[in-house]
Amino acid sequence: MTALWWQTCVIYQIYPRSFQDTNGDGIGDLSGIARRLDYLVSLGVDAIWISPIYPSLMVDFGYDVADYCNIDARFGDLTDFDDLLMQAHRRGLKVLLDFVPNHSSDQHPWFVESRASRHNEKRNWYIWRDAAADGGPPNNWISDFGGSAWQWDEVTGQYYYHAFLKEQPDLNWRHPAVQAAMYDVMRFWLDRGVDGFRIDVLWHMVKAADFPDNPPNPTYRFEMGEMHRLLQLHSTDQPEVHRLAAEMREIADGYGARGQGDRVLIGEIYLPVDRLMHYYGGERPEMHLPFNFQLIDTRWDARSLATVITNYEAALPPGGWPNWVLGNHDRPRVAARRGQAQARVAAVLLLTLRGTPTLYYGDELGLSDVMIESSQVRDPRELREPGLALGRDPVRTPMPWDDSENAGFTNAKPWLPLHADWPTRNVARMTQDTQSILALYRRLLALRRACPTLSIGDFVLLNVEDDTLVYERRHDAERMIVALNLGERQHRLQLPDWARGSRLLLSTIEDAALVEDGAVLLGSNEAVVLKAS
Ligand code: ISL
Ligand code: CA
Repeated sequence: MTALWWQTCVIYQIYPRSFQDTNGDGIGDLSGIARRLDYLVSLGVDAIWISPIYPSLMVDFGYDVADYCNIDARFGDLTDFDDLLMQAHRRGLKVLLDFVPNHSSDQHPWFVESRASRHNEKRNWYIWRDAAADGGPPNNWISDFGGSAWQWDEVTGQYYYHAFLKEQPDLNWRHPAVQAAMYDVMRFWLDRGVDGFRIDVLWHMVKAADFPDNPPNPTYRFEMGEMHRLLQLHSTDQPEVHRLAAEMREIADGYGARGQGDRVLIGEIYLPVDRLMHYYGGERPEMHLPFNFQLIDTRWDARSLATVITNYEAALPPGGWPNWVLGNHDRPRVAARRGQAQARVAAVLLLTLRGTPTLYYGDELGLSDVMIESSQVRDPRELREPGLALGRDPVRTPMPWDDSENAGFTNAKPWLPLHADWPTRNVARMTQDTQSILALYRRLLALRRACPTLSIGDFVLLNVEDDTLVYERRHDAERMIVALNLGERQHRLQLPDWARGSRLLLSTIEDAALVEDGAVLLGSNEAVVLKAS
């Protein structure tokens, strides 16, 4: 096979508010990202995905878009964007934007018009319904951020639907004019040269036409958050979404001198694997990469991981390319979930599985979640259902660059506090330390770049025993072995005959494993990569 760039690349997610501030307002900006491009090159990633940078009221920190074709002044302007894109491309880095098609801001001119009167030309661009007989909302649907998903509008006497905040009304994607307008938005950025999009909540875009009540979720517990009281059977994952996804793909495929394969679409989809697979497309292709979030949610033991990996590999449709994610701006960080020692093992796993990995900024430093005092909470998710640990501020804190004031992130007060460990856990310091997790990430990324086997080779599960998981990656004549120790105890692992005489290429710990007599002595919390032939 001839691998395409989005199949062999490693994607790095940037949360722009927290990467690098350059104008002293405590908020990261586009010039800040440009200033740090050399860091990303030296780290060894190939593409960046930047969370939303469009004009926004920032009620949901950019996921409430007030203008799809511009840049929020807090981040810069279109000239800064073009400059960033040029500088990234000059360094061989691809740039992906976050496309937020499901909903706009309630301050978007389209919604301002839509809510002005029942007869407005844009009325049907959003989802308006009459009240139920008792005057209450049209059905029982719950917002992902808690509370009814319907907001009463006094002026026109109807409810509108919002899957997230009331400041984020859902667009009506059944309306052809909405489709056309949003496809133009994609073209606007593709024409500017962006290399693709991560598409926000793709599976939410179409709702059942007759808006039936959602059924109760039998496994709901209060701590899960109110949205989980119901199963989102009718409000998400409707069959009609697939035509839209295919049309988006057709637009992306129409770009680039190299034609098909030049621009990439990644769908944000939280669904069980069997449902997720539909988003690769059927007759017509859809997403290049429907995000696979299973490493975030799975139990962290050898057997669960092996099951997740083999079931996912087996479920892929013909030609469907795998991908793996360890963390993002919505979910607890891997270091917080698994601890520092296993964060290193997780790094090896992420970067030695078949398919495209996405790395969340700061995870390469082992950055952990930051406790946010209640007076400093910014995330509406936390403010609406406080105390359930659903808030996302803890995982969106500033990138620690060095041990100067405010970790080199800003010369003002950062919009969210830094993690207390920033004086030592920062890029400058960890670059000097060959045993740091940052150094490990650099070695892993370099190894992956040097050995296509690690990105595109076949995956073969070799052994699952106690706390250890061993697999092979194979491409042409090259065979590599990855062995992970998910626990504290040492293990002696017998290698298969063909792997006798394997060489150790990389280990997560200082006293690296011994390979002798056809066996590996795997230390506590150690992961290794071996080359057999
Ligand atoms: O809200 C959730 C659970 O708390 C998720 O099920 C949610 O659907 C998912 O996190 C969607 O996230 C995306 O869309 C949101 C935005 O706030 C997130 O930051 C974004 O990643 C609305 O645009
Ligand atoms: Ca700034």
